[in-house]
Amino acid sequence: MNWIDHYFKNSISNRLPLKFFLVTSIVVAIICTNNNLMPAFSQELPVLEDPSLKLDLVADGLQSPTSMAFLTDNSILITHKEGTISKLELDNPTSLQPILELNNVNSKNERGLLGIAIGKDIIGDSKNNTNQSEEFDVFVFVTATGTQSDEQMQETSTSASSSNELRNKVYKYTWDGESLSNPTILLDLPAGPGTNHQGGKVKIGPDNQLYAIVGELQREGQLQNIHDGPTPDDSGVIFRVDPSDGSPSVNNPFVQVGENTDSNLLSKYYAYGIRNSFGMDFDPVTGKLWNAENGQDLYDEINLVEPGFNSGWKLVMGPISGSPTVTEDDLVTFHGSNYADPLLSWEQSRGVTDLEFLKSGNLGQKYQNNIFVGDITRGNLFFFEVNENRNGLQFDNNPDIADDLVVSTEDEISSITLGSGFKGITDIETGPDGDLYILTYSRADGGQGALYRISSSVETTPAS
Ligand SMILES: [Ca+2]
Ligand SMILES: [Ca+2]
Ligand SMILES: [Ca+2]
Repeated sequence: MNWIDHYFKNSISNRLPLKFFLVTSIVVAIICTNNNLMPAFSQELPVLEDPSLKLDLVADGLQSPTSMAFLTDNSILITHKEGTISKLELDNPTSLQPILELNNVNSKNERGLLGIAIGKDIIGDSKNNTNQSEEFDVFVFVTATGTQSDEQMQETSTSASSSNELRNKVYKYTWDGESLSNPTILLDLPAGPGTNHQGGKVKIGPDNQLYAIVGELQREGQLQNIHDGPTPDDSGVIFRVDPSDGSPSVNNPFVQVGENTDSNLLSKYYAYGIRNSFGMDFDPVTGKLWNAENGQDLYDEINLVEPGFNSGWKLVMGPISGSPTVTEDDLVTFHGSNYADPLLSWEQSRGVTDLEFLKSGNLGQKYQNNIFVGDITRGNLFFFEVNENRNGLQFDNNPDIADDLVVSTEDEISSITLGSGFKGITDIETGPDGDLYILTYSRADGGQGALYRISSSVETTPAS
């Protein structure tokens, strides 16, 4: 029993309307006294450690947002895990509207509508002020049965069972300024047996090729460095394919010069041995691919993904020196493959998600072309400076991390933490305006999500 019930139990006028009035009055009084008439249920904003940066809420009430892609200077497409793609105007937090509902989506555990990328350089376009209403391609990654258009299903399906199989699929759609149409399957990939480790990010590289990540799906094949396991089966892989039709890109690392790619099971791969990844991006200076990977209990990773990269799963996670019974000779190799240790590991796995290079000077020189990484379990935002050769991270003033490139202690973790209180981060993107955008998702809160913008808090005088 609480004090209000206790009071009314001993009162002669224990009638509901009066009780309701009294309780409401007390609540209103407390809110007005404490918050100067602030909205009663305003969320607490995440906190940034650097006073030269400020954070704004762009929109909240987003259901299970997994990825985002900017359409124009003022609009963004957002994927929702259960299968909806919606559009949001950045200057209007209530403008969220569904653009497309995908069919037959399976969002169990880590499955679902997971990734989105657009086939043009929105940041470059914004700088050049070109026409933003032309048609372009939009790529999505989704776990689903069947296909996304009935006509196509009739054309391509040879039996009911094949179209009902649960698969991870990368589709290409056409954006015509208002809607998404004309779905074409570019990649048709396994989605099990594991319901976790589906990967799901897609990205267009500076080479105009399509990159997509699928996790290990709890398989134990040669792609997981198990010598006597099944041959390559599209698990634990970063794909690199032609965005027009999903065929192998020219010069893929596991294809020899002049080889017929039809008989090469690895012809569409750029990297393998990946346990799971929720994030990749290209260094805007070198054009090289970096990714973030999740360990089981130990070792999340940041990697520089050279062509032919083998990340080591499932014999190695984190630096290979941390697995005393394993040497590089134990790993499965293919023509063109190479193992490399991560450039940084978190010793205790925390579910790192997206990795983003800030492709602007908006937040000051310190942040330009450097790396932001999010996590899903604690909602922290990490920041790293890339070294001068752009082949590693800079820890000059941080000997405990520089020593072993492993973050272990609370002190080490706080030294790389820029922001906290995001609940769970699913995507990070540089906006066309040059600011940094953070998409969040709270698993504890029924999938409630929000979009934040990080910009400079320093007043600048316009150049004359
Ligand atoms: Ca690795
Ligand atoms: Ca250390
Ligand atoms: Ca991103």
